Amino acid sequence: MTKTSADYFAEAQQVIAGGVNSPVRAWKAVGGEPIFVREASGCKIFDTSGKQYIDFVLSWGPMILGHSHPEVVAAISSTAQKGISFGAPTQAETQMAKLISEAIPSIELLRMTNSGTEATMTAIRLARGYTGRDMIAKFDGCYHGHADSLLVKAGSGVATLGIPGSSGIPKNIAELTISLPYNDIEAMQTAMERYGSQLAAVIIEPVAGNMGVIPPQAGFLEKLRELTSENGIVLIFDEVITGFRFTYGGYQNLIGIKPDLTCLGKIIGGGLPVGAIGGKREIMEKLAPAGDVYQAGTLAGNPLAMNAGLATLHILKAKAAAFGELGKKAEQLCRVAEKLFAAKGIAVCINQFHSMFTPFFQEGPVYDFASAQKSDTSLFARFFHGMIKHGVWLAPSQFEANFGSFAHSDADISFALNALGNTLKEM
Ligand code: HOZ
Repeated sequence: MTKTSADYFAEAQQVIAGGVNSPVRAWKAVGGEPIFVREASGCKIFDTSGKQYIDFVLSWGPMILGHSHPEVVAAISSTAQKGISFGAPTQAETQMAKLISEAIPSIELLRMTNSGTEATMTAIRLARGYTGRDMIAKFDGCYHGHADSLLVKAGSGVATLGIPGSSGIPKNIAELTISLPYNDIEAMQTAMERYGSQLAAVIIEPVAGNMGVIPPQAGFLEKLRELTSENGIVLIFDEVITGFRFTYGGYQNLIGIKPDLTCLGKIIGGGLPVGAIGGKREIMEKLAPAGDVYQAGTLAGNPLAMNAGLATLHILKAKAAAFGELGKKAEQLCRVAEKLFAAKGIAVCINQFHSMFTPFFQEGPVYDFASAQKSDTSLFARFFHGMIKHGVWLAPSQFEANFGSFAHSDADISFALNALGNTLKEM
C-alpha cells in the first residue's frame, strides 16, 4: 500500500523529537499531519504522492530564485567534486565577504557562520564584549533564532505554539533581556531613559517577519538609530530574512540607516545552511582571533555554502533591476486576495511588504505583536488547509511570513488566486 504523509510522520515521530527538525514544520498550530516533500523546482513543490503546490514558503525565505536554480545547483555540484569541507581558508570566503560588503556598505568586516541563530548569538556576545555592558533589548514578536538571550517574547515557532518563552533558559539570563513593543517610539524612549546606559545592544528585524509581516512605521527605525547612538548602544539589524530580499543589499540600503552590526542568513547561502555577521570594523575586530570575543565553527564558510551563496548573489546582482517587479507581483496577489476576502465577508488584514506577506485574520491594522495576536487563528487554520487542498503551499502559522520568488510567473499568481476563490467557497 502507498504510504501517505501521515504514515511518514508517524514513522518520523518514532525517531525524531516531535517528528520534525524545527517546530513550526509540525503544523501544530493548524492541525493535521505535515506534508512530506519529495522534491521542488522553481516555485513548485511536490509531496510524496506527486501532488504539486505553488510554494510561497520557499524554505522560509532563502529560495528567492526558486528551487533548484540550475546555476546554483551547478555551483554546488562542481564545488562538491573538489572537496566538501576543509576547515581551512578558501578564496570563496573572501569573495563572499567582498560581495556582501560592497552590497551593504555598513558591513566593513564580515564573519560567516552556519545559521542565522549563530550570527545573532555572536552579535549579542560581540556587543557585550565591545561595550562591557550586559543588558540587551529586543522587540516583542521579533525572532532572532533560538539563543538563550533572544528567546524572550519571541515570534516564529514560539508565538505559533503560544509559549511565552522557553524552559531551559536560566532566569538570570532572561532577565538581562528587555523586550519592547514594535513600532512604539514612546516605549522605546522610556526604556532608553531607564536602561540606556546599561544596554549593550538593541536587536531588531527592521521589517518584522516572524510575527507575520509587520513593516516599521515612518520614523521608528530612524528614532531607534538616534537613541542607540546617543546612548553608546550597538544597534543590530537582523536582516537574516530581509537581506537581499527587497533589493541587492539589505533593507538598510532602502532606508539609508546604518546599523552597527548586521546579521544575515537564508538568501546568502542559496539554500544551504549559512549565516553571517558583519559591521563596523572597530566592533568586528573584537572577534577572535583579532580580539577577545570568541566565536568559531567547523563548517563556517564551507565551500558548498559559499559557492551556492556566491552563485545566488551573482544572479541577484545581475537581476537587481527586477526586484521592483518581484514586489509588484506580491502586491497584485495581495490586493486581489483582499477583494476576494471582502466579497466573502471575511475580515482579513493583509500586511504586504515587497515580496513578503501575511494575511492576518482580523480587521487590523496589525502593527505590533499585540495587534497580531488578535487574529482568529482557527479561521487561519481553515484557510491554510483549504489552500493546501487547492494546491497552494503557505506558512502553517498565522505568525510567519510568506514569500514570493523570481520563479513565480503571472500564471502561478493566477493559480493561487483561483485556489483562494475555491477555498473561500468552502469556508
Ligand atoms: N524559524 C523559521 C521560520 N521563521 C522556521 C524554520 C523551519 O522550520 O524550517
